[in-house]
This record gives sequence, structure tokens and C-alpha cells, in this order.
Amino acid sequence: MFPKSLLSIFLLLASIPVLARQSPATTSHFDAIAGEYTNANGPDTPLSFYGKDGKLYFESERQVPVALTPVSATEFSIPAEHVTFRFSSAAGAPRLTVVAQGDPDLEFQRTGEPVHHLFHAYERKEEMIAARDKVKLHVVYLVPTDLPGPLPILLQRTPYGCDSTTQVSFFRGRPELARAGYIYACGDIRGRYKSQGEFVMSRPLADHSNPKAVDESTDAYDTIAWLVKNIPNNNGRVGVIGTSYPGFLAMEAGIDPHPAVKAISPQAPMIDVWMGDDFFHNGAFRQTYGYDYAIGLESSKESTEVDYGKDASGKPVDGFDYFLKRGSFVEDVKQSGIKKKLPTWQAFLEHPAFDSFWSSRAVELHLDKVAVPTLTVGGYYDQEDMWGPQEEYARLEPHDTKHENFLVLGPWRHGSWGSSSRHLGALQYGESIGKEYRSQIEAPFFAHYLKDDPAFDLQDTASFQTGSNTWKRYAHFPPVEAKPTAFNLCGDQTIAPDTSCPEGKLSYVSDPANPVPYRHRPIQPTYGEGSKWGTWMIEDQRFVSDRKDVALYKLPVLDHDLTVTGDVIADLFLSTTGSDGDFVAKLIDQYPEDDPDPTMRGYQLMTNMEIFRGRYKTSFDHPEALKPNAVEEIKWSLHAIDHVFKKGHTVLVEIQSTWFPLYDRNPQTFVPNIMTAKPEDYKPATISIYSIPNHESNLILPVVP
Ligand code: PG9
Repeated sequence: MFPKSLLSIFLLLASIPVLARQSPATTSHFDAIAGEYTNANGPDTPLSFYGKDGKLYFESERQVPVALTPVSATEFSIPAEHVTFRFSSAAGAPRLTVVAQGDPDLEFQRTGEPVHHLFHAYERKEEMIAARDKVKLHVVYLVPTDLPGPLPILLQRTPYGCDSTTQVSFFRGRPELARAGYIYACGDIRGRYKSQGEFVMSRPLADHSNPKAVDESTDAYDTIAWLVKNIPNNNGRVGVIGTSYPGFLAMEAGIDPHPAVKAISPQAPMIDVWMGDDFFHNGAFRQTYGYDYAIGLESSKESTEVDYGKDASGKPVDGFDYFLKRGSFVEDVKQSGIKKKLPTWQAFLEHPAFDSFWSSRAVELHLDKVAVPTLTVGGYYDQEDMWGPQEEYARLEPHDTKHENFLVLGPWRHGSWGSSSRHLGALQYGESIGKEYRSQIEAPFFAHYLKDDPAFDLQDTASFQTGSNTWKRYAHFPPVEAKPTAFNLCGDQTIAPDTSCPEGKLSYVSDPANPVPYRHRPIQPTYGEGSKWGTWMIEDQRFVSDRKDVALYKLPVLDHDLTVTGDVIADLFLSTTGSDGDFVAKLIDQYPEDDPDPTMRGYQLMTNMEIFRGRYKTSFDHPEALKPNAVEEIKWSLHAIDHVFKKGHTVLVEIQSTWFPLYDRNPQTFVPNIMTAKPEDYKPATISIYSIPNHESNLILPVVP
């Protein structure tokens, strides 16, 4: 799900090479205003204004020219979008303030003459396409009217609604592809918005040998069959693209694909919602996300907003308090006030473990061939589907005999490669990496496989490496040069890379009544107003590092750059006084106190982080109690990274046992189903992390020499 306001779209704008510069037909009335305006924080997203036919027009790389409504001689608006443009010329320098409802005002300075971009005209059509079981699926499609063709088709299928698909939305969302000239189709999936049938969250793949069976793959197939047969002047080739839920749908379109499918790009695809994507990670339940997202998708056919209500003083309730007060998930459901039985909530309650309910939805188990060229895109800081892209690529890679399995990774949050920002929160990229990816990889990928354009030159993987802030290209990910190196965690809180620790252990008490917050409070509903959900993974960890229930390990200040590329693994030998427990490992780059960037001084930036629910130590489908006070080995992946810990920085490792309320609290006492745990089940426990001969707790880092 993405921000929808016009202002957020301005902030996301990309600047691609200017296609045509010419003097606009301004009337003298608008001469003082006309120009290109740029916001200092968004240098890649300038806006252009010019007079034409007695009106002031606004356009940008993503904004189709629109005539503004005059409010006064210096103020203009787009009333339907609640956006106002105020021009002024203090000290002779023309300036612009953009005022958009619900967003902070943005200041722009005039930086040049207005720029005119190329916008294809598109004719918009709609169709109800009959799937093989006669259920009708709603599709909107846009056909360029100013291009000769035949043209390929680009399809996105989505649960988020296609009605708003127009020339304007296509350019706002995917400017490079809209400009490249495709027939663009958007399909509402079964049971959502205008499509008939029943919506099933992450619908399992059906048995394709049964001609009557339906799933998202067959619905894609049937949609594509109609599109190539019925849209005049198409070239018979289809590309499928989508981010997040639509990323999962793009991957499904590539499983037993229609023969017209020539390329797919699953971006932030949800691949397995239990193992590592939206709803659980290694069995730990994502309480806020699972609660909020199911309301969003299952309360009605159209997306619904979640509200945690207001406290006695009228302030929005902090999600931390909201979930702590309620207890386990069964209480969330009871106290939600939602009468309808939401199927996904029901699934959480009845299937907490990785049983056949979830394994039937595990897309990775079906990825046994690269059926079509596949460009997978993922963010190292994707707060929803970080696991999916890495897993999808890794599962396909052994079958990639024709070199058609491609991966792009960058330090993005969920889907933010669609933006042209040069930073993610405090993390500066130095350049517009989203725009670079879209114009240098994504657009050439589709042009290559759908139009025979030779410009696509990615061999396998492109990764934007943080720390060095450079694009890297690898023949395989992770690169073979990366050498797994044990960074041992010593009882005296030091880290011993590639060498043993003195014998010892480090202990902390984890109390479910006082859990470690996963992000700064207050915590708003996931997609609620003011929510910091999108950037929690890069929040400065100093707000929790001093807590007594966080075990902190530190490496001396680095005297050389340390480059880590590939999967980081936590391999802990630990004991608990309880009979169940969660274990969170975080790898952190601590910036020096004299960093040239004042906002980064002393900053503790997580590079990797992941949780493991102890009861699944030996099996994800048959949870077992941990033996109190016995030393057990628990090993789990913290996913891939491509990062340079710079000379002068410090490496920290933190281990903790709560990460609330993103993850529900583990009672730390083994109960058959944590979703229905009683208040009395929640007990403090002492966790000890050992460094003793043959049981040396460590993080394994793939170090590039
Ligand atoms: N991350 C969202 C999602 C995908 C699949 C299942 C559940 C949630 C999304 O943004 O679409």
C-alpha cells in the first residue's frame, strides 16, 4: 500500500532526461510566474508552470499537464486534489509554496525555464473478463492513441482497485514505462473491487492439471488470453509487473504462464507470509500488521482504514498501549468490535504454526523453473516483504539455465524504488537510486523482452551498496568472494571476529509486561496518519540500546572498512529459565560522534535484524517447549546485506526477546497456542547467551576481502 496524496507524489517524482525543451506559449500575465521550481530536498522532482491559452498550466515528469484554477493573481489550485500553489517573489527570487491537505507545506525555488515532457495520449477502456469458472474479472486498460504499434501489453493485477487507472495515474505511478509506450492493463483480482468471486488472502496455487481449478495464476492466464485476443494492434507479448501483493500476483503469472507472457517483474513480492513476509517471521506473529492488514482487506470489498481510537484526553491511542492492554491476539479479535469473522484473523487463531494452511500458500515451494525472464526487486529495509524477493531469487537461481533470473536490491523501504528520493529517513543515498533503477534496469528489461530493444545489460544482480553508496553488479548473489566469518559474541560484551572469546555468558531478564518497543512511540496504525511504519527499520537504536533487557555487544572502532555482502546468520547458544521464548538479533552500524553529517553522529543504524520464535527450534509445524536452563543452539538468517561499515564506525550486535507490538509477546511459558495465551501465562525469564568451548554464540558475516 502506498501514499496517495498529490504532495507525496510530488516528493516521489523522478527526473529523467528532459525530452524536449521549448519556449512555452506563455501569456504576459503568467511571465512572472512561469518556470521550473525545485524543492531543496527533492532536487530530482522539479515542477513546471507556464501560461497557455490564457491559463496557468502545471506539469512535471509524472504530472500530465493540468490547467490550474486561479484563486488570485498569485495563487492557483487543483480543487479536486486539495492542492494550492502560492507564488511569491520576495527579494526578487520567485518562490513557490505548495500547500496540500494533510501534508506539511513545501517550499520551492525557481530554478529555470519550464520543462515540457512527452506524454502519450491513452484511450481508457474497461472489460469484465470471464475466467474459466465464469467468474467475471474487472480490467481497465489504456491504449496509446499516438503510437503506431503493434505494442506489447503491460499488466498489473491488484487487490487495491483499478478504477482510478487513467493516463494520469499511469504517469504518476510509472513515468518511465508510461513514456516508453505500452498498452497498460490493470486487473482487480477475484473478490476485490469490481471483480466477482471470493477474495482469498494469498490464495494457494491450485492443481493445474485440473482444467476447472482457479487461482491467481489461472486468473492471470485467463486475463492475458483475453487481452492478447481482443486488444487490437498488440504485439502478442505481455509483461507482468507489481509491487507487494501485486508482486506476488506477478510471480503467480509466471507459474505455468500463458505463452504470451514474456517477462515478469515481481517487486517486493510476498512469497511466504508465515516464514518471513507480512504476517509471521520464523513463527513470531506480526501482531500490529496482521491485525491492521486483515481489517484493511477483509472488512469490505474495498480497502478500509484502521483506527486505534482516542484516549481520555482526545489524543490518538499509542499502539504500544493498545496491544499491551489487550494481551494475546484472541483478545484483539474480541475487543475489536468487528462483528464479521475476518478469515485471516481466523487463520491466525487456528493455524499459529506452519501447517498445511500456510505451506499451501508458500510460493517458494513452487519455484522450480524460470518459466519466463524474471526481474525481482527488493529493499534491504523493506518493512513488509524483505524476505520474499531474496527467497524468490534464491529458489529460482539453481534453475536459471538461460540466465533469465535477475535481482535488484537496494536500501529501500517497501516499494520505495518507485520514488526518486535521495534518502530514506536519515539514511542518505547521495543520488536518486529509485530513478536510476527504473530508467537503467526496469524500463530496459521490459523493452528488451517485449520489444527486442538491446539496451538491457544486467547479467544477474544489481545491488546498491550502503556505506560506500555505490551500485554493484554481481554475476550471482551473494558474490562468491564473500567469506562467511564468525563474529563471536563474548560474555564481556565484546565481539571477537574470527577468533574465540574468553569463556563466559551474558544474561538479561525479559519481562513480557515491559516489552522492548520496536520503534519510537507513539505507534500509529500501520497506514494511519503520521505513521512512521515505512522507516522503522532505520530508526536510531539508541532509544533501546541502554535497556537492561537488551544484550549489547561491541567491536572496537574499525581501523579499516569492513564490507559485508550476503546473508548474515545468527548462531546462538542460549538458555532460558522459561519454556518458550523469542530471540531477536540486530546487527548495527554505529556512526562516529564526529560524523560529517550532524544527523548521523553516534547514530545506531540497523543493517540486519530478525526474530526467531524458540518453540520452532526443531520444526516449524510441530512446536516444542524449550528445556528450562538447558543450553540450546538456535540459528536463523538475518537476511542479506550489502554494506560497508566504514573505518571509524563501530559494529554492534544486540539480542533481545521482545519487539513489541510489531511482534506479539511470547509468554515465555510454553502454551499450545500463543494466540490464546492467558494473562497468567506471561512470565519474566532470564536468558543467557553463552560463549563456551564448542558453544560459541556468534553472528556469521559474509565478509568481502
Ligand atoms: N505487504 C502487503 C501484503 C502483501 C501480501 C499479503 C499481505 C500483505 C502489501 O503491501 O500488499
